[in-house]
Amino acid sequence: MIKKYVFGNPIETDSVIEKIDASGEKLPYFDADESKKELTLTMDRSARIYGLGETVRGINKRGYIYVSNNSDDPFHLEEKKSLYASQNFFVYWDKDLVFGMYVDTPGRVTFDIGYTEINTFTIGFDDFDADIYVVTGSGVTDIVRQFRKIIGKSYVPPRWAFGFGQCRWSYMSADEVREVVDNYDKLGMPIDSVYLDIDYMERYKDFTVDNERFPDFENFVKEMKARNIHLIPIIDAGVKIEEGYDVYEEGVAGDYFVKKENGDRLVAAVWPGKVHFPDFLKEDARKWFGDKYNVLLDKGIDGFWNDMNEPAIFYTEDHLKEVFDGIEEYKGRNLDIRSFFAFKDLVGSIDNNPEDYRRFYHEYKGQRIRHDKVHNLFGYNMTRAAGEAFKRNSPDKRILMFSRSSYIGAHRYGGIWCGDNRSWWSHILLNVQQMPALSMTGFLYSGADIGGFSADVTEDLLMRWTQFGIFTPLFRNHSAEGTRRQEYYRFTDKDGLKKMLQLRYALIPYLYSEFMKAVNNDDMLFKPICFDFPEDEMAQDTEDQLFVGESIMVAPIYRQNARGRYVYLPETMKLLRFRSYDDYDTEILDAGSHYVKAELDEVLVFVRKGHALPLAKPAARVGNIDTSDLSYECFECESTDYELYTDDGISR
Ligand code: MIG
Repeated sequence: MIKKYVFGNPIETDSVIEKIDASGEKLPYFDADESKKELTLTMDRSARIYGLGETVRGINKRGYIYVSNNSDDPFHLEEKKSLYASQNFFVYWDKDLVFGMYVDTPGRVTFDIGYTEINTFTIGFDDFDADIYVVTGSGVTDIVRQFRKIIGKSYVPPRWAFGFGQCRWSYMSADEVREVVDNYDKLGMPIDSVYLDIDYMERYKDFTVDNERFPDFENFVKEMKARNIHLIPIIDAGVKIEEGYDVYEEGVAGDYFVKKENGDRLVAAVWPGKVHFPDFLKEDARKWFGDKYNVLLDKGIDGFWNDMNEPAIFYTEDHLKEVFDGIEEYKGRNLDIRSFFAFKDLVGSIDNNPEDYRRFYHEYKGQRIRHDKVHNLFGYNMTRAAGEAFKRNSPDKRILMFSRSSYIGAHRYGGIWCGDNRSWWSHILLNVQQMPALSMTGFLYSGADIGGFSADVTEDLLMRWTQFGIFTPLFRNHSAEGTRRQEYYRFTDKDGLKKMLQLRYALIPYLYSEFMKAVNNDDMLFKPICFDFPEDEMAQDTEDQLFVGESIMVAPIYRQNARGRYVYLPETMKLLRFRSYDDYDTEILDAGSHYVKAELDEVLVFVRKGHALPLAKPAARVGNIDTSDLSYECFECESTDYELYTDDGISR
């Protein structure tokens, strides 16, 4: 059952699509303190908290403080409170009580889950205006399902988007892209897409293509299409201010850009230099921007990624002026240490400065609202602009879309990737721990940058990370400018890496089937193991293993030089130790803890009792996988017991 409780005058977010009347009752479980703008609950010692989507730290969120405040922050450290997303749904679960709660409000929300006081869960608001949904049910899975039902079905990408995608910031020319594809094809490593980062554009202008580096783009797209390769360009939130640039001029003429209090358009700076931000919260601006994707769709493009949409701001013109004025005051002065640090802060805090998010306004549902009040809706509505346009302009065919910033609701229009992680072992685990929380909040088509975005990768890290990445719907290797090149063909054990890519392709019928079932039934694709074994205390403490779909459990290796790991089995399972899709050993393991060996080129998969795992023969492209020719690894079950979902993979 779901009940809605209304505090103050909430700004509608359109994240819940089912009409639920406000309950006249008092909010259960939490005490509301209007003057402190807080809700508090005393947590039972046994309580665990799950959800909150894309955040740092473990699967059980107890013991830290998380702030919903979409942020472009490339350091995903344990101490961070905010990443790129606000997904304010969680489940509270103790020995006597389980309930879900969705805190629907577009401004800043603080989830202090035993941080300030170890047993107190406090939800704090900047503005105490929120729709709060309380979900009760027979258990955690049921609660999540009910919640998912009111927020609408998750986005479905084309099936080819389950193939491998290679990315780099940036492939600088058509020739460089050709070289990437050639290398993959030469070695027989499967691949379906290559991503274009900001340098494909002419001076970072959205919906343009640099003619020198990508001459005759339309033909290039055709050439790639003939090889069954999809090119996926990036779209940034800011529109370059430049006379004669049609997107800029249309935006000005149509009054589509965000404005300051005095009515002037906000001037910010991001990659293109000075930009205006489209007011994605305004319906006509959304329609206009969404239709702009046609410029590239018309050239044969069929997928995009939306970036910098928190929005990331390097500086605003106004703030920069204040900083320069501020610096003047320090000039010639004998700086004592305090003033020196103040001076340093002045300069060091220019980008993504909180002040800047209070400098501009949106026209949202007929109201003028200051940005910070609706900050967490910005990326969501950029993705919505695209998603709504794709539905209008490509009514029959699915288009790939995922975003960096998000809010619940955006899951209907696209997936997300988890932003600028690093080539760190701890970030493999972070990837593992983020996936179930994303599943809970409906962001099913998601994944992280495999191999790590920043910092220099090592071959063993890439191998181990890939061994988890092959299970995530979005499976993309991406790395930052200036870091060590990370394409699979550059490393020593090409054969071993190729076998992992092939294993991914062998798993695609299963992954796609489980993905679609999760969409259609409002289920989770990734589940902490205790969700299916709620009474099992070991399962409750296991945070580095996941169920992926109904048939398998994965136990990734995320420690350097480890040649195995402890795995906890909540019940008897069948271990498959894969070296490749057709080279693996199997063993039945009893419930309990086991040290399971896995050499660097081996990946561990556990088939659950009464379930079957279909495996295909891999192919160079997703489109060439023969879904009618599957073998099944079954554990106390028949292949015919497995319900395989298939479709044409492209129609809506
Ligand atoms: O300021 O487009 O998260 O994936 O490669 C960096 C360049 C901007 C951030 C994205 C990353 C992308 C990068 N972008």
